[in-house]
Amino acid sequence: MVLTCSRYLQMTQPDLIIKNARVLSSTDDQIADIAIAGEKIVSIGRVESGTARIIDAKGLIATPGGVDVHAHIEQMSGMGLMNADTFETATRSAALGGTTTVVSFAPQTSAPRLLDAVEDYAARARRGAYIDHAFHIILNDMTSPNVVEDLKSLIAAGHRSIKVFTTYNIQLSDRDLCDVLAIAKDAGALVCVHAENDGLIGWTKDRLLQTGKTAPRHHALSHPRLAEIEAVERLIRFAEFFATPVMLFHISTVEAVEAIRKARARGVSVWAETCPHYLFMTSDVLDRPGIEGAKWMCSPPQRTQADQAALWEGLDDGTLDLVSSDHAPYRFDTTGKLSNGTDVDFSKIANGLPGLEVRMPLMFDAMLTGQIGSKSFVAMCCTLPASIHGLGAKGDIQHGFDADIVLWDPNAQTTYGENDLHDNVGYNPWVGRTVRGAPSTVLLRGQTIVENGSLVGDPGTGQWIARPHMGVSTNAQPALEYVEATK
Ligand code: DUC
Ligand code: ZN
Ligand code: ZN
Repeated sequence: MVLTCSRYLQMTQPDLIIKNARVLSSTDDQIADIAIAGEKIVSIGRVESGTARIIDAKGLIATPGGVDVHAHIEQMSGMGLMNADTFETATRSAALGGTTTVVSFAPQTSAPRLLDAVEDYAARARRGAYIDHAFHIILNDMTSPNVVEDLKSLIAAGHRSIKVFTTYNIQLSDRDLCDVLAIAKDAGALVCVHAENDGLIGWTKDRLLQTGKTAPRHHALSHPRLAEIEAVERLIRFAEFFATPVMLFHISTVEAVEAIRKARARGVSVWAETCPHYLFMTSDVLDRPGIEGAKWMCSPPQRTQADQAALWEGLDDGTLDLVSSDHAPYRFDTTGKLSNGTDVDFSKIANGLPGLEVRMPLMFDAMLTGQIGSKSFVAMCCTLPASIHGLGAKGDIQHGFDADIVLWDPNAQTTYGENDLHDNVGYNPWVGRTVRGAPSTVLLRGQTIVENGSLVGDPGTGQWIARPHMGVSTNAQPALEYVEATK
């Protein structure tokens, strides 16, 4: 029996039971049943059927729904180009790839007032999203009217992460970064950073272009690895001074992994993510003839095999916490990558590649091939993204968690084609790659949104998730102590 107390039994009688799956959670890998009542998981183990609907999952693998905490949706590029996906197209592709929660961005630039910018994105997602969602608030101008007041009230209302850049023409000054970190610490928000040194990139890019090195493959060279290393090391020092955590986005180099490892060893609270295109691709993807390599252009760029090895090692020893897609969708046509024509230098081509639909399958395949363990797969793709970003009921198969569950067919095998993703990008950067395992059924809060590999959910059923602030900080305040101790 699931439950013994009869009053409790009435309250939590399951209405859906997934039977005989191999259930992977952050703590277990076992053959079990999962009982679901309403939107929640109420039991994992051996469950009597009663009157509940049954999904027979013998031979299937049940994992938590994917939690992708870094995706660009309906967002303007650095060059002022709207990306290719709406919330509807991005999240249907996410759902079909086994992702049930996404954190995308609400950029300050989308309205004169920060409150309105965030509400604008919330409304877009309310209309279109198939899956649950939240937003990182992108800050690029700390002088705009009411920005501090709006930021504090947004954090209090459940938007508890901020994204800042050190490059891309929307970087904050060091001085403004200090204000953001101080506010985040007081209000309990997490600051996430695109960390690459703008000057090193700008200077290198100009020299490459001046010497006729203009092809997509030169884009990778225009983002020297030292640009990432320098910015990561500096951000760690800022986190240390304010004793407040930072999340370093899309780590791509050996040296950045090592800097994070050392920082953690001396007690700095720094979290870090990497992405499938750094784990599975190297910079030679850009070496196609003509402009073709533009399809794979992103920042930071793909690196070397040695970097890949360091990233896997970083995930293995916990230096890197999680894997996000950094989904940044641009079509390979005049609305996207080729908006400035086909005879252009790399600096005129939008950066980014689609990833929402492939992140989970690529990592699931890495689990089936033994590259990562089953609990690690769950931790880095579901549980840690959720817990680090304040999505408390997401990302695990445990009593009381949201019933966001993917049933994978481990015997399915897919070789990606040119245009088989369900976003609005029109090409698949993973074309030719074979992955084992495919999501056949996806549940979002107990409702089936993907059945036999087909979308059956509705746009607009995804809900915004209010995220509690990180709590009043009780840790050291070195920045304030420094000021106070100064006579
Ligand atoms: N890099 C980013 O940091 N964001 C979007 C696209 C990209 O390539
Ligand atoms: Zn970035
Ligand atoms: Zn990004």
